[in-house]
Amino acid sequence: MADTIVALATPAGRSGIGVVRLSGKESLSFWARLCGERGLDPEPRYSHLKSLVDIESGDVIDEAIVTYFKAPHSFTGEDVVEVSCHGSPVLLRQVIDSCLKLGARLAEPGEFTLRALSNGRMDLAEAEAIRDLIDAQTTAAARQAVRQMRGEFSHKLQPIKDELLNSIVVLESALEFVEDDLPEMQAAGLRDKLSGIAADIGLISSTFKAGKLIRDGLRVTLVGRPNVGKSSLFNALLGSDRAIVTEIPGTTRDHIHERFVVNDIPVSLIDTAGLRETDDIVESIGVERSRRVIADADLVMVMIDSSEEISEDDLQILESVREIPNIVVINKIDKVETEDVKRSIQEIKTSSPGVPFEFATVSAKLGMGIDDLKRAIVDRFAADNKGNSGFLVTDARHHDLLVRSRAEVLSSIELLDQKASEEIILVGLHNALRYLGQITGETTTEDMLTRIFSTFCIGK
Ligand SMILES: Nc1nc2c(ncn2[C@@H]2O[C@H](COP(=O)(O)OP(=O)(O)OP(=O)(O)O)[C@@H](O)[C@H]2O)c(=O)[nH]1
Ligand SMILES: [Mg+2]
Repeated sequence: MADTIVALATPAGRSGIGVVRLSGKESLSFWARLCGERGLDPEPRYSHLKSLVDIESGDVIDEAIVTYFKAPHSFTGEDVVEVSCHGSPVLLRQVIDSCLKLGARLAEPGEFTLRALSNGRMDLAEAEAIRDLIDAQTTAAARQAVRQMRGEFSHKLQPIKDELLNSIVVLESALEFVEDDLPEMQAAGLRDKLSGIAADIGLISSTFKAGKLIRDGLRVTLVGRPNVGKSSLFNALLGSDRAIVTEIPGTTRDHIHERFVVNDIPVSLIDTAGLRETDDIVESIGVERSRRVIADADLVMVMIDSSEEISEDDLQILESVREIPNIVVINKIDKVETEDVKRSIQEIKTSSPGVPFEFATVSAKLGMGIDDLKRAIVDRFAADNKGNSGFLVTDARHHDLLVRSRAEVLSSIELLDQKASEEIILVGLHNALRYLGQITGETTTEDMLTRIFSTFCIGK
């Protein structure tokens, strides 16, 4: 068993209870010391009410519920002790410090889960799902993470890996026992099998578009001339007075960023500095930043003030987003007649012929048209999201490996058709199998693991 690690498993800050978790061979003896006892032989997986003491003075510092999980029947597969103290930051700090003094080491991010992985308690895809569950922004994302955590992804991959391995065996034995090429019959059978494998991988990886949407959501950026009402809309969409709104053009300087959820899709919304040529240094930095966040957006909302004439600035902004998915939001409709709104829309259409702009009309100030706009934001993306009661690939790493694996299988099929030698065909199939193995962790290198686990939180 490795050295003993300790971490706060609950968030830092005041709370009803706070859980300190220990894993490693000294967990039990550290617990005994924390309770001021010489030795302990607690019933595993039962809650024990214990007094915790200051390890130096012996003063009682809290009453806590302590649970012992004996190796290998624990989350990490090692001896684990979980101490549920009262959630006082000062107290929790003291308990952790005591563990450190006794010889424990502070856990690295994800180290408990990494140990669970090393001890065969779960595979890599399942471990990553725990991180995704903790990080989930919506119930839909949480549900997908739980499915993956319970092994659904790994189970889906297993028959594909078995089939790949079978194909490899066929080719390897042809290599060993036969002088000539693969017999026609056998080659045709192998080809069918490989096509089936490529199709199966393709089917799983095609769920990523929807999976990414559910997990990462959309980045939406609000742009427009100064004073058109961007910050007002930002606040209306969030349902809170987050951004400063004034009648002075150039109010927003630095962009601000908040999240909301529409139809289970997390939307990350950015309000930007109004775009215009300016001599003000602070404002011009803001304008420069706005241009940069436009480039990163999945969707840009260009805001137009219907109570003013469409200006050269408006047209320039519209021009700059024509290649990016966008919605043109016509604002301040409370101030004008319906005819004026129509005229603004017509003018934009005429000035940018052939550009399929989508329009929304709102009054950010009065909250008119906000729900329709929310729907419009997610609708075009949600089209990819229909019928997703099934399992979805949500992680870019997994998707990338699936795509690579499929490409290897396809190139092996091509080589088979060209009657290439078995050795050459085999290279692609071995690669394909290795990529799939990197999803579940059998063939993942130490570097990759370090990188993956650095995205976990401490105490997990
Ligand atoms: N009548 C009316 N006024 C609005 C509407 N939306 C915004 N305004 C007003 O327009 C002014 C500018 O609003 P902001 O939301 O600060 O505009 P902005 O685009 O963020 O401006 P900058 O940050 O300077 O680029 C404020 O006085 C708002 O109250 C609307 O729908 N109707
Ligand atoms: Mg603003």
